[in-house]
Amino acid sequence: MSPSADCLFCKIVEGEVPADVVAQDEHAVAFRDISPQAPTHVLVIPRVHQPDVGSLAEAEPEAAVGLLRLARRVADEAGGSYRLVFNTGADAHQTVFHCHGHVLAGRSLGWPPG
Ligand code: DGP
Repeated sequence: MSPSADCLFCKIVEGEVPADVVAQDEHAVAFRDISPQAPTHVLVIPRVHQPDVGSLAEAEPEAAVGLLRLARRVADEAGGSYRLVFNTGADAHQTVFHCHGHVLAGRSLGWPPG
C-alpha cells in the first residue's frame, strides 16, 4: 500500500518526522520507541503502509519476512533474550495503525503480559 498522508509511521519512513533510527533495509525501518518500556525498546515497521501484521503478511509477504529479519538483527545487537510484540487492535493497545513490532530486551520480562 502506498504511504498514507495522515500516518505518523509513514512520515517516519519518509524522513518527514524525525526518529532515532537504529537499522533499516529495503523492507523495514527500526527506530527507538519514544516511550521506552525496556533498556532496548525498538519499533520495527515495514516501509509499506499496512495497518497490522496480519494485513502485511497477506498483502506483502516479502515485507513481512523482511520485518522479522530486521527485528532479529536489532535483537541480536541488544544481546540475550528478547520479546517481539505486535499489539493488534485497539483493545490490545494498538495506538498507531501502521504495522509495527516492538523489540523489547535488556531486562527480565514478566509473563503473562498485562
Ligand atoms: P502500540 O501501542 O503498539 O500501537 O505502540 C505504538 C508505539 O509508538 C508506542 O510505544 C509509542 C510509540 N510512538 C508513538 N509516537 C511516536 C513517535 O512520534 N516517535 C517514536 N519514536 N515512537 C512513537
